[in-house]
Amino acid sequence: QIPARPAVSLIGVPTDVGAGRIGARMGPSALRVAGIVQAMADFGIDVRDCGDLHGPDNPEQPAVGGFRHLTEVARWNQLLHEATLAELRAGRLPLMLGGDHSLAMGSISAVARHCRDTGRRLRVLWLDAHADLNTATLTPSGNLHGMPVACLCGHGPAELTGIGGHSPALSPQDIRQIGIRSVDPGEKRFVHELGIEVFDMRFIDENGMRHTMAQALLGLDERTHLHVSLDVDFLDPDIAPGVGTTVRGGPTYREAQLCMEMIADTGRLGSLDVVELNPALDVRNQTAELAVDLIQSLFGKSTLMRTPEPPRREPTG
Ligand code: B3U
Ligand code: MN
Ligand code: MN
Repeated sequence: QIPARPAVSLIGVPTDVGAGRIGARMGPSALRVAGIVQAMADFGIDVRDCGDLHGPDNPEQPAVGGFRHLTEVARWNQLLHEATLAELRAGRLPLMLGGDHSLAMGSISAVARHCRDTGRRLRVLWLDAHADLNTATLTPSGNLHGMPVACLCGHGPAELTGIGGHSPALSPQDIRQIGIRSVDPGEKRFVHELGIEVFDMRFIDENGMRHTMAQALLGLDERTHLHVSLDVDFLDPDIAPGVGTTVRGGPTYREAQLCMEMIADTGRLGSLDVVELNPALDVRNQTAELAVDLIQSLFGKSTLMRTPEPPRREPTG
């Protein structure tokens, strides 16, 4: 059975104020150049490009009190929260074109708010090499793209935890982290303390992507809104070099495709972040093209190509 395809709204979030190096601000352009609009329209998705949000420039300043660019990150996220909420309320599926991963504070806080307003359950799949659970005291860098999960769970400055007026936006139980392979020492303790379910690369190596995704998707029902936060550094750097913080040993092309296909099969995808693409570090836009390829699978490309099962004949005699 082919799941219904929702109308999609692209929201460009050209910022790198939360990242350790500049360049992710060009992510939305690279994804458009890689043909994201046409790729979705090609198999019948109603897709609208809302253009880019306009937030503060990157001041490129050092950390203050454990955070770099706190004011700027908060501003971008207020803007994104409102934009995401507007698309959700219009019944559309918001697709965030990042931008660094700090933008998940704005997008996911809006998704969580919409779920509360409409009596839906939320499940967040966090596909990333990193746990992004740092706080001002745990962070080695002060970069806020390493802190969105902590802030969404209520651990962070009020400017960030209070976006959308409800803190915490998320419960650790709503989150499944997949592909994790680089966690700072203090962050590791905090992951265990909060009890977040983590399917790290060791788990994927031992159990395979199929079993991993089956576990991560357990318990979804027709009331579940599934949010996917795809940090492109989730992917192995051999296939995705265009990211700020590469970590070797990530999912292969086939593993990543299967991951997307299994999410598509649930028919519950309600919103998506595509973040941390840094075109300045890419090779001929290949990472952006790969991201577009994976997004097609996430929206059910392979499901469309699958032929319906022939009717079963009862054996006679
Ligand atoms: N955990 C490190 C590195 C990092 C997190 N997210 C990314 N890099 N992309 C930190 O700075 O918090
Ligand atoms: Mn990452
Ligand atoms: Mn991340």
